[in-house]
Amino acid sequence: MGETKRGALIIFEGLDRSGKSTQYLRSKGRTVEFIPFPDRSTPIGKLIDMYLRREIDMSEEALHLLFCANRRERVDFIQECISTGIDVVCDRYAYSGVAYSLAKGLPADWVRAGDVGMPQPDVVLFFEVSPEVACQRGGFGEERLETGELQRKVRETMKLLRKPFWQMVNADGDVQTVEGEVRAIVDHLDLHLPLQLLDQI
Ligand code: 2DT
Ligand code: MG
Repeated sequence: MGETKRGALIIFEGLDRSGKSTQYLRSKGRTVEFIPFPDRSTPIGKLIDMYLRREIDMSEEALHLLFCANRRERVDFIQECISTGIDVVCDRYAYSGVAYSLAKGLPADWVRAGDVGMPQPDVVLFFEVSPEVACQRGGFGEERLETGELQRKVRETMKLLRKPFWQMVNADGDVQTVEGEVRAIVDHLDLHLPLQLLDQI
């Protein structure tokens, strides 16, 4: 009966150790595809992975463009899922791309242009974790970009990117509590309008 509702494009954003990648949407009757960005499984993602693990070097500009290209690699897949009623959950998206590059001091207009035309999220769930709880969740790993100083700048920059379709999620709680918060938001999304494209970030 009735037409199949389109899938939702749901983005998880937040700092490292906010629990983004631990959250899955196990909702009744919904199929979910989960895409982490950077998606290290693609050819471009492999280059990013090598950079992050300090195996190769490249300029900040080249890295920024690779992160953008890595998202564009998955656009067809995202659109296909959405149109067939499958929800897509992305761990990070254009907002991480913009926040990290702005925090490094790359020119704002150039940075923000890189993701124009990407599918617009139905919701960005911003996982907010207090510095105290983040600390308890363990230290940083060995990868590039995992320094306290850059994280502090990214946190400030992220706040400036807030849009009407952002929702803050208190990520200090345990996995089940946070999942409950996420479910409540996702269950109330209005999916009657077609997926839009970002005209600005
Ligand atoms: P993960 O730890 O989530 O794998 O990310 N990053 C990510 C950017 O600088 N720009 C981007 O566009 C994206 C998606 C955040 C690895 C690091 O890559 C950073 C941390
Ligand atoms: Mg990481």
